[in-house]
Amino acid sequence: MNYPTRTQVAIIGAGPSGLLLGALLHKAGIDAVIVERQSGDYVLGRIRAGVLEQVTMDLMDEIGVGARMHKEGLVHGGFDMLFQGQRHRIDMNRLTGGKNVMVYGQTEVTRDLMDARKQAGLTTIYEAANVAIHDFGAGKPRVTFEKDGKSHELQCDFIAGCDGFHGVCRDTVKKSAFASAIREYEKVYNFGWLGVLSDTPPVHHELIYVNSERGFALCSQRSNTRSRYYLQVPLTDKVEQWSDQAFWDELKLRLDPEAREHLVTGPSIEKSIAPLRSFVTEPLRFGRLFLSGDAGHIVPPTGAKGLNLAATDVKYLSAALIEFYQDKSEAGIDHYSERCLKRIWRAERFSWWFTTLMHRFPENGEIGQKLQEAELDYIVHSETGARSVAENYVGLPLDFGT
Ligand code: FAS
Ligand code: PHB
Repeated sequence: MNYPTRTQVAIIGAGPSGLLLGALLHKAGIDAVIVERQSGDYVLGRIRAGVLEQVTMDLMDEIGVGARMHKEGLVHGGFDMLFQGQRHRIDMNRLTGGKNVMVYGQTEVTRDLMDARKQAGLTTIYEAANVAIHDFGAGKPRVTFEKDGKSHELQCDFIAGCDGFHGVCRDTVKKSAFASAIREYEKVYNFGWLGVLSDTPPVHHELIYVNSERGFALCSQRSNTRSRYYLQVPLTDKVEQWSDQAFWDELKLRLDPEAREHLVTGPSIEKSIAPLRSFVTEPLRFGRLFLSGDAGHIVPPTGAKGLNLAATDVKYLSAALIEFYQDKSEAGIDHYSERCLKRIWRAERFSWWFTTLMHRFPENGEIGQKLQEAELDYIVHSETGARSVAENYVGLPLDFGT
């Protein structure tokens, strides 16, 4: 099989960032090749995010892949916060003047983007081994990789690092002439999220965020017949330790009587433990290399921001690259990092704050617990407090920070 040796933008990674960027560039007539180390099925098999902000929904529509999302996605105008045995609904729609979120799994977003890319006859090189990036500081960046037992080179004008937290791009920057320019900010939480996906009807028509004395839990969903649940577990836990029955028993202990009564349990079709961290790289541009999505930042999933931040990163990057090619201006690419980071830090703050509010931190002692209870009480009994949660959860407008 012959692979392209030249393109305008080489995209590393075929997750939501890479696929969305590829679609936005294609719409503007800019050639981009995606190089992905896993198979397409492997990428689809990763169970990740579940909630889309309006900005992400709009981007799906902009590139013409929103039909199934609107048909199968679930529009949510609020969610419940459960603590001390009481449920309190955050009415996002009322508190934000009509904004909602869409419950539509990342797997489905990725599938829609993959199908559209294939239909357009665009090149995605899956199962590429030993992907490496070179000469991105000067004007002749290139990507090398191995495929079908041969070495390949892809010359390009720009490289988009959409290769996630464990990717090669940020790591290469740290070993390059840019090593002194890159800063990393990180906070690691001392617990993880044990997640279960099951073909069972959701326990409630909206999400329930739980802060119980046994720990955090989240009742989410993918459709009216498929549910997604999470439990806060110690980082030392291994998923093999958790039988399905043990998971359901623990979840019930963290729920209120009504939810316990309505919970339908069943076999897990996916079960995994994800670590939680807050992480930001500054800057996000190194010569002709740009970092987008998880390659540049990670949020604890409590605020449902990860996928949505990736979407706005690549919207900003695509606009900058379009400006470069169409207007011969470098203003957009010069401003890319600053524009993304304003939004990223806002999402990092909310995701960190909501994580500290909804999880148990025994190390904070009794007063830590009392202070958390006081903050929860304030949030659900103050219009201002509840609006603060609602406006952050539905997300910032696309033109934020311009
Ligand atoms: P991704 O990690 O999705 O994609 C990066 C792609 O690059 C992958 O396909 C990878 O195979 C590829 N790649 C890596 N190294 C490469 C190399 N050297 N060469 C070529 N390709 C390479 N967000 C939420 O909002 N809610 C959640 O509940 C949630 N849960 C999550 C659970 C887990 C375990 C993880 C890891 C993340 C979770 N996230 C969640 C965040 C997640 O949804 C990300 O924000 C989203 O996947 C970001 O998309 P990308 O930036 O495309 O990164
Ligand atoms: C999910 O459905 O996977 C999900 C929803 C909301 C979150 C995190 C994950 O905050």
